[in-house]
Amino acid sequence: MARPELQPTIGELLDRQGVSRRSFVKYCTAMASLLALPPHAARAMAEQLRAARRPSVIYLSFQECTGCLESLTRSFAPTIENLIFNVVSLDYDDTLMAAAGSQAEEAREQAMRANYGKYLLVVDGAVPTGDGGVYHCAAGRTGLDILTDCAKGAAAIVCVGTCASFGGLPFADPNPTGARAISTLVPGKPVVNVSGCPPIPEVIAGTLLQYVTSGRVPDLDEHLRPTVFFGNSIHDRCYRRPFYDQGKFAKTFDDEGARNGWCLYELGCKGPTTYNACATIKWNNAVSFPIQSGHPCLGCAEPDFWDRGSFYSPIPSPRWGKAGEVSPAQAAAIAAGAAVAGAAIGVGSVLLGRRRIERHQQEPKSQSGKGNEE
Ligand code: FSX
Repeated sequence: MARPELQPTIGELLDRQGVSRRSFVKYCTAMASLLALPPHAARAMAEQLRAARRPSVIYLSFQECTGCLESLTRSFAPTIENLIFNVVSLDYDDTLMAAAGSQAEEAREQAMRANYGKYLLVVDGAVPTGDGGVYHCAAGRTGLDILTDCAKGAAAIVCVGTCASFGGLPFADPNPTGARAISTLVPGKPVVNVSGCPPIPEVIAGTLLQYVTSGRVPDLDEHLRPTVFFGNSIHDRCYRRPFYDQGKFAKTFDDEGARNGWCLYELGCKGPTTYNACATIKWNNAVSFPIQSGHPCLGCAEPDFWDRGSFYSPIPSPRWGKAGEVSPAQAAAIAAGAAVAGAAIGVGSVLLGRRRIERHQQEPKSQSGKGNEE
């Protein structure tokens, strides 16, 4: 495998494949809008990307349901083909790659050696640490051993999904395997969490693309998530929000309120305490998202969403109080405060976020697992 500096630039690769500059700028325009950049940023992004070399990506999977990878393979902008063939060099992914067994492991080791200090490690799933890590083994090694080995030479780690970001389903009470979030197991490494169970495919792809374009970890919130995608709550951007502000709620799934498309807060919607881009980017090529399909948000992008009581009980958080108690002006002030705080957090948020996740993982479940207070 050639050293990274000997690899062709993305622009050279595109030229070889006959991709015109015009269609590449068009592609970057779609990307810029996904990343909430102004329209004129598309041309600059195209130039930056053309000059960049595809980073080597090592993709590891631990305790998970493969929903995250299923999600990524359904990305429409960029498509998975575009991402893999044009933007990154996916050198190891034991689910997608043709090679298996020792051939696959050799490919990973070779890519890690050739790109030491520069490759991007993408991880989905939590890592079991109980009983010596025996609950996840591959090629005769524990998941923890593989993660530690691969993390050493990584420039940064992108955690795809709530399991990798916060422990997710494997971490749910009673967490029989001692599952842990990735950020708590890789001290000193920059970590970006792309949470969601599964995450939105365009958010996974957009985060990778942003890293390739800028060569650095994006601005993160207090849970180490890119603020460009996780800066607003579902509630802030929900098209049913005017009904919440008017106090109009569906009380059952087949009452008049449900038929009129009223707010799902009283049916347990976790939109007010969930930060993600479902209400704007949506799913399946922007066709819909759970709330638009008539189902409350489960809050799957937040820590501990499995352990916060029934998905169908209204949020008991004092911050949001009883439905209708928060006025639009109060809600706007809270949202503005969160945005200012998010912008001010900067680099410090990485350290704080990591400590916060670590603390949370060590707390007894009886303290950390219940309620929706944030
Ligand atoms: Fe977890 Fe992902 Fe949910 Fe599944 O890899 S975030 S259980 S969608 O598959 O890790």
